[in-house]
Amino acid sequence: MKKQKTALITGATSGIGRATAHEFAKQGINLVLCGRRQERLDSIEKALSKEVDVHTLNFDVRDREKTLEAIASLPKEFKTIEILINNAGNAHGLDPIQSGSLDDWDAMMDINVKGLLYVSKAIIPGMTERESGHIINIGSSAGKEVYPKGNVYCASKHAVLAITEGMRIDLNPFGIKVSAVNPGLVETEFSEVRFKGDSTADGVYKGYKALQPEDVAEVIYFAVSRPAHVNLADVLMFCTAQANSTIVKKN
Ligand code: NDP
Ligand code: 8X3
Repeated sequence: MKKQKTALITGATSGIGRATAHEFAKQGINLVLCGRRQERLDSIEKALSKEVDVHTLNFDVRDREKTLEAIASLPKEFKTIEILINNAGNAHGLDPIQSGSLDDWDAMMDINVKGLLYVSKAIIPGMTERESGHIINIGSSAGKEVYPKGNVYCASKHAVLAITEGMRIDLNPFGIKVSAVNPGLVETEFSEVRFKGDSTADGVYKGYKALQPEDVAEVIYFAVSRPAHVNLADVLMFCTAQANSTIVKKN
């Protein structure tokens, strides 16, 4: 029987990460699911462990020591991570640069950029040693195009793309695939977090059909299921109603 691979997914408690966990379980990929909300990790583990082996890790990607410790603590059966989905992240606020909040800026740079680096730092040595693996970084259309008031979130996602390209170059001698999947508007808890739960979030996905997290999860699975010689280096995906970061056809 073909050996099942193991994937580690950050931000698996919600949205794109959770949908990817479900898609991977359907496809027989064992899972290490990461996030901070333990009750959600527990319920996803309960649902998916009927299909595949599941282990959960609770840590905040901003905490360098905890991130490295959590990944080092993986039991033997889950230690060989063949697929890393660097997905944890959010926008915090939508403000012009002159009135943006320092706390929001710290959160975005610390989570979306430094957190992704900490997790990668813990996983890459195993991949280089085995000379195989696939890292998929979840960027954004915001990593390709800056939009009004998007300033620091866009910067964090431009950084994710630069890191992706850097990883692809440096890990090339080891045969490791590195990809970026960059969605436009996806209907998740993203806007609730961005607007700190206020009612502005309610309107973001109204009047058109945004991408659903499952749409993105299918593309992520498509990327990881290509033959060994094929790497989807960079995917930009929008819902049909979205033309770019600022043009969305609404009813
Ligand atoms: P959600 O808010 O639904 O999910 C975000 C996930 O990230 C949660 O599982 C959350 O888990 C985790 N997370 C957030 N902060 C931390 C932290 N400090 N430490 C550990 N985990 C954290 O949003 P999405 O699913 O939409 O977002 C996932 C990724 O997709 C992000 O990188 C986002 O930038 C990107 N993206 C989203 C788009 C959209 O329109 N929705 C479009 C393009 C890209 P927990 O709170 O349990 O820790
Ligand atoms: C999320 C998409 O347009 O809100 O990365 O920045 S957008």
